[in-house]
Amino acid sequence: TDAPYQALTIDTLPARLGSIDALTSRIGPPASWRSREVGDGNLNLVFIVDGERGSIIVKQALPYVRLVGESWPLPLKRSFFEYHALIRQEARAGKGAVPEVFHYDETQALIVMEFLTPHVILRRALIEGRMPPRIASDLGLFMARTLFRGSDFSMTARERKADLALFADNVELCDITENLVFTDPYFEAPLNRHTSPELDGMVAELRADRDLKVEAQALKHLFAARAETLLHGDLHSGSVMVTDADTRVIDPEFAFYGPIAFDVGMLLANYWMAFFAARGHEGGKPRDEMRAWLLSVITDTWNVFHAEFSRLWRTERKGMLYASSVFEDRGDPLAAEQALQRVLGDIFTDMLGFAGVEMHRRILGLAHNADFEEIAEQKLRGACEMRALKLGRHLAVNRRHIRSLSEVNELAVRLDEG
Ligand code: SR1
Ligand code: MG
Repeated sequence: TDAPYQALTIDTLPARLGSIDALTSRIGPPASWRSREVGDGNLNLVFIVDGERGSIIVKQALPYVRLVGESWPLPLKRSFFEYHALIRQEARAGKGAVPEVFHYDETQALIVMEFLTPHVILRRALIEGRMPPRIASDLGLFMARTLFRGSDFSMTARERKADLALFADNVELCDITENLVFTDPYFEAPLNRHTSPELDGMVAELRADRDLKVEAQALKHLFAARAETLLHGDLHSGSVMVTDADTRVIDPEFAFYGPIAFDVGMLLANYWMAFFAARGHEGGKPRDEMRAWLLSVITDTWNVFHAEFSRLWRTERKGMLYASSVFEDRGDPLAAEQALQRVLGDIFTDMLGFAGVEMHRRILGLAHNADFEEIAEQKLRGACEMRALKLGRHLAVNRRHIRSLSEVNELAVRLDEG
């Protein structure tokens, strides 16, 4: 319709969406619809709509940051970027990698999509001590396929430049990341908070740490300037839904062209945080197996990413970067392999840095993780957070000297036991 934007409510939803055939044919007539608002993220409205024949999800952007309120306006166009990212992710990672989209309305900034059941948010599963068996493989493949196929390694220069331009306007969401991830944690920014007073000393130390601040700014520089591929842009454990048999990536509203290493680093950071938070969720039952599993998920995710990225490099390198005409066609396949190792080496190094600052911002900045927040006992929470802050500092500052994830995981274990 041409009606101006209006935020939905559970009462207005059936009348507003009930004439859309793509929805009624799926879940039945609007008279049977029952809606609940279930959004618990930082930004949007999310409704589950149950009809007589099935259920759908309706996600609508609000003109402000939900977490903060109307004092922080945020453009509705983020829904446009989310829609276009979902379409591309499905094409690149395959059907079933993301929720299916049934309807998109640009003016109303809403996307109607598949209701995933019995899926739960991965972060919730990890807090509850569950170990969804497919995540390393599914997310390693998802990242390799979306990040490789959205880049100049794979796309034609014209297509890739058109997409670069399409997503270039996601300025406000990039601005959130630029400030909340790379800058605010490292000074007394007004929206910062940390919930464990035990951290006061460490926080002051980190904010006075010149090497760390230089690295955080260097990573911000990379994030802002290296328009390498279409990123998910917010790939943490709250942006993944799982069952034991299925993994779906949701919420790509932060999508834009940035460095490949950013998505990988953010995801692995959230696993390291789940690892350190596990001690706070033991409730009398030690989570030794879970902690070891989380560390294996980190190495397995990277290994799957590495293997699939390499496979795509060898079989789908059709873009203008490292062209076959320069390497294989001239009888020098080893040069292409050498270039691949260089590219993956750089991704590895930068990924560690992005992981480091992501761990910091979730403890020192505005947007925290339930993994730590839900540890009720303050001293224990502070101890878990402190270990994550230390690992984050090591990753950000020393990333160029780190050779393997086992090296990082060994340090994580030492910190966790210390
Ligand atoms: C103001 S938005 C805070 C955070 O929520 C989103 O999920 C992103 O991670 C963002 O940084
Ligand atoms: Mg989100």
